[in-house]
Amino acid sequence: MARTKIASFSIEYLQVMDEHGEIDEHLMPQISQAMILKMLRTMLYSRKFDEKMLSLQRQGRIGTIPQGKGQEACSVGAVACMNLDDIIFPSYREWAALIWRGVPLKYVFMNFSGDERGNSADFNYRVFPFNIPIATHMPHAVGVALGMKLKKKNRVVACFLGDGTTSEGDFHESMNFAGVFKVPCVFICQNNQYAISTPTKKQTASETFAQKGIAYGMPCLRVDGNDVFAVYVAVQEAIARARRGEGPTFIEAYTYRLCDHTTSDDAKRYRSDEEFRAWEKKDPLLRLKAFAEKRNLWTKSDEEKFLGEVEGKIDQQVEEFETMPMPDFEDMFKYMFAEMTGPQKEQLNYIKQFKGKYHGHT
Ligand SMILES: Cc1ncc(C[n+]2csc(CCOP(=O)(O)OP(=O)(O)O)c2C)c(N)n1
Repeated sequence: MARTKIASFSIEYLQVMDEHGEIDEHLMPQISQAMILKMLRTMLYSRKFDEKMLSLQRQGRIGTIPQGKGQEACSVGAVACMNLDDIIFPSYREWAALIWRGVPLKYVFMNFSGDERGNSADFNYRVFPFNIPIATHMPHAVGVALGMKLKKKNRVVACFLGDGTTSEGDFHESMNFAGVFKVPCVFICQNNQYAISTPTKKQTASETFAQKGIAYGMPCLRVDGNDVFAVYVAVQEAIARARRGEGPTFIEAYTYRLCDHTTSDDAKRYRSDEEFRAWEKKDPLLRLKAFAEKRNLWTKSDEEKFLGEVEGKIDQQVEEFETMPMPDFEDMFKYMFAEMTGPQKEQLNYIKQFKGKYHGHT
């Protein structure tokens, strides 16, 4: 008989760069200047794209949208250390990852206008479509990772999710499967401290989200999610482990959404001004910019020039989106089942009378 401790755990926290752009040289990963600039440009691009999305939504030119403002370092730090044939399962705020991979952003406009063709971007980008039902992408991510393992492809999957997503059944099933079958999947949980208006303390009784990885037998840690270098280090180590056949990793990136949940939300109703302002100072973009400016890698005029180019690119995507032909009415019914059911055929016949009467995406 015995009463002894049979297991004990601890959770590591990693920050490489503080909110003033100062780094710990010992923790700093080896990254080329070109890569650092690509990270900065992608974060700036993503922020600009966010502004454009909001403006289009306010003008009624696209539907309800989420924004990614404040969480860009989580995406960019992660995708920066992946190979281009590694696979991304984004969350619905992940423009920065899409921009990194070069996915045409008109697909995002389509997605948030109810046009299913938004999910049909060329798979050569290795980016799966957004999933609005939370956690539903996780079993797919784990399945794809298992496929990569079985086919000995040496490719890794990055699966992005939010803190609220950890309460879903799909989350637990996926984590369990990933742990048991040691699939090459890196889970990046962006803990932005709220699931719409639900704060983390009402989401979980765990001290950290990171420790959820322990229950499923995978390495896990918490990083400063507003520090692009910390995310990079953690994901790079996780990817290396996955490629060695050592299975998945769970990373909690501690961050903050510097915007409403979506354009249907008013975050002022559940977050104080004081809290918001404190997090504005920790903005991941300002932090990386401060780092780059101190090292003379980036100047204000570089930024003006870059943002001018980006605006042109985004406007072109808007133009392409707004001038493309509308999808066929039948598409709504065609892909549900191999053959349309009786009620579907009836609905299709009914809707045909409206064909040609509506134009544009809204
Ligand atoms: C299965 C499912 N249930 C409920 C919702 C409604 N919903 C939309 S976003 C959201 C909160 C998600 O929070 P989190 O995972 O932390 O991601 P965040 O939006 O903060 O990035 C909920 C509950 C949904 N989209 N899908």
